[in-house]
Amino acid sequence: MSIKEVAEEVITRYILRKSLEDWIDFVERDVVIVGAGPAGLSAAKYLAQAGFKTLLIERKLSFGGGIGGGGMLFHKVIIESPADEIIREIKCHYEEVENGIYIVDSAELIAKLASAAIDAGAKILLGVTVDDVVYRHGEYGGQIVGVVLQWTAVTMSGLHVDPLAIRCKAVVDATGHDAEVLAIVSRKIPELGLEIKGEKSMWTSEGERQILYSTGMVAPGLYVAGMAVAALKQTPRMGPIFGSMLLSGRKVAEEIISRLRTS
Ligand code: 48F
Repeated sequence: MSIKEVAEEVITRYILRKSLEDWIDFVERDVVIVGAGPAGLSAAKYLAQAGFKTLLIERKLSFGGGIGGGGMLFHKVIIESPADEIIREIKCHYEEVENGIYIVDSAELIAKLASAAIDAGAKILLGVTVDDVVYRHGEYGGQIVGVVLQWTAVTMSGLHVDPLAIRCKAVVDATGHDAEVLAIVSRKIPELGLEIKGEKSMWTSEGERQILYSTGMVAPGLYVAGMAVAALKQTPRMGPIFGSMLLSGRKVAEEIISRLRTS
């Protein structure tokens, strides 16, 4: 078997051309989700499935967020009903260990969630950090209308490099425990009245319930899902149980779908 010869400049040309074609399309999106953990991936799947141009931006070079760490690095996580509907939809293997309590392998959950989001049409950018939002205010109050992007490698280097911004109709903070987008908005746009109090100590079931309850829009154009909700609403942390993360992603997607369809 002879392996095809590929010249270096051919590789470079196609990578640049095809990446820039995609980026030009990314400049205006329906929805930008920040953070490719369980909540962000789940939201991306449902938004893309409903036909919305969805971009998921992840700071690291891999997706999955906290799923990969399992429970104290043991490679399993718990899912509780009714989130088993979602793991069945994405065809993730599971074992029902007690009535309504399921256990899955963390690596498979990451792979199947990401694959479901990508197959539905969501685009995922790795190695990019959202470091600000785009904001407009006028007679009828303020609105988040986009996000500001920087290569994570540049952010880590400490070099002063001006970022680029993209426009969208909805931004979802799915950045996990630090609620990074909300924290930026709280600091830079105080008139929106967001205060990040930080999550409370562990109380698993109460945390799961409250995250789901408070998932949704927090300011015009800005939504929150996953553990970022706990940071905003000061609700308890939960540990390696992921039902509410998946359901929170689905809930935020449903809210955005309904708002964008009626606007
Ligand atoms: O932390 P993460 O998994 O958030 P989540 O989807 O799920 C939380 C659970 O993993 C777990 C838990 C469940 O009971 O407690 O912790 O709410 O995923 C957040 C992702 O966002 C990325 C980060 O690298 C991670 O992959 N991220 C954070 N800040 C930014 C970001 C940012 N400014 N720009 C881009 N990505």
